[in-house]
Amino acid sequence: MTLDVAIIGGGFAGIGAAIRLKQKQIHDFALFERGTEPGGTWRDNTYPGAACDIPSRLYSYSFAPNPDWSHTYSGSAEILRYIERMVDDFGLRPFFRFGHNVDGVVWNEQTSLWEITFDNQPPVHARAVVMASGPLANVSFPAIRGLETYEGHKIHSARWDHDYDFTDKKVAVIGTGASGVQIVPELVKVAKSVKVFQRTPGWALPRTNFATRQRTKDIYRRFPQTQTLARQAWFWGHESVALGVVWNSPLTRVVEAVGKLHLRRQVKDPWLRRQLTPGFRAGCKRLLMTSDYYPALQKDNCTLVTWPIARLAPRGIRTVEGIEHHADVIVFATGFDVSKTGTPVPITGRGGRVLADEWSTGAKAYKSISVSGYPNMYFTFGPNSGPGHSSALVYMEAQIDYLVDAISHALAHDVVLDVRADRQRAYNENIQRRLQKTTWNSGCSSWYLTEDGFNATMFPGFATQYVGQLKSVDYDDYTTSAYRPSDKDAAVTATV
Ligand code: N01
Repeated sequence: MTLDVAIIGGGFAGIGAAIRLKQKQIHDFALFERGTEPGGTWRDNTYPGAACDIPSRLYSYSFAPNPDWSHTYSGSAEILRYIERMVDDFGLRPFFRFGHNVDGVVWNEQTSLWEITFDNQPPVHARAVVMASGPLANVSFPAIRGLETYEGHKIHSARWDHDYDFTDKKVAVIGTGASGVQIVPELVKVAKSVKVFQRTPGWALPRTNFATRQRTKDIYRRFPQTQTLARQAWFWGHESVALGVVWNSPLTRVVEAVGKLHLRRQVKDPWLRRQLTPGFRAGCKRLLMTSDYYPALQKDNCTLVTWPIARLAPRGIRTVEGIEHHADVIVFATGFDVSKTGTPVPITGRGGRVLADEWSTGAKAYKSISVSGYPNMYFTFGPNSGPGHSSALVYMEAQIDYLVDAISHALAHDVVLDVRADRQRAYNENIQRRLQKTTWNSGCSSWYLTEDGFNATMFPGFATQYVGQLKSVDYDDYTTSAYRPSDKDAAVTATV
């Protein structure tokens, strides 16, 4: 099979790209998804309490507004319903190829086509590829000694076992990041006991979640401009927060003051407060937006354990001071295996170059989207595209519009676009220079950084700047060569 466009990944980014391609009258594409349903991270993250900490009106596509969001911040089930509705409303089901697990993507210079191979399906060829597999697709179990010796039940936050009944169980939770602080308040409601194993306390800010009244939904539906205005208001509110969250600036102290006040108001016990006080600049790790985590920790059946974990034992978790904490189940809220230097799947570009090798000292791309030597390939959530203060979907929408423009140009003019190495280099030198002044590079460890401290994850600026740089494709930044075969199928036959 030869396609105009192969989209790899059927989550938010892949679906957004598919919608925009269809709207540009490009219909010869397919979405390759290893799962059996669309939804990506929101299909996978169904743990109790799973929700988005960005307001829904901003955490949605502007081209698919939803007047019916039930709350300011939506839960994962509602977000998944929104995604599924987009799939149906925009007629995307026929474009999905489920159960396709990509194991390689290789450029063929003779045919000017990408060959996509799967571990379980025949290969596919495509003129353009959209890598939309997402950075948080693979779960990470920590490298703790004795992991395999534990005889109780193990559950990862991103692969929740809904058949397991937590009622009256002794539960241990490892990890206190964005997932952990959402799970703990739910578990304390049902479990006999919950022990929360914290390695590093994070900065938490209050989050107030209001139900949206039916009248407001009706107004949004009847007057869509009001919804656009509400989105704009959230957008600019978040932009103003960037001054303290993205840059390590005097305003970062203001964010920290809000965090300390939140802690002081919710935690009266000075020792517990001390245990929960972060030792790094706010924003360096992802901010935790929660108003129910600290109260949950103080429930009678909950204990915070701050002694480092020494190892897992058959019946529980042993901490370094020698205590063994028995647990019927361990919840691993320990995050994801993020390919900070590698690529989501092996990718081979022009002249046999291997992207994983080129990225071994840190992933780099041009405007996070294109990589020199990998023509007609576009990344969503590529290197240095992460927002620290705003909605990932605002960034994603800008990426999608850019790559759809570039792809439709390449298809219409029968060309192959490859970003120029010098433009990519200059772009990255600038990004890395600007990152030095950000909170993420201010001296904590996080999934944003490689072990060497290289930041290939975050964009050092306002969302306005990120979106602005993707407003239009500057074709001077790309080399253009002819797409040789006029008949795609003939091209493939010629290489067989
Ligand atoms: O994972 P994390 P997450 N021993 O990597 C701890 C998105 N998200 O799933 O900080 C003990 O942030 C680790 O400790 P430390 C969002 O982008 C979004 O919570 O490394 N502890 C940390 O506490 C987020 O950034 C939403 O010292 C160990 C935790 O595990 C991303 O997902 C909601 C350990 C991992 O935290 C990941 O969040 C949820 C060990 N060996 C998630 N290894 C929204 O609302 C790790 N830890 C949009």
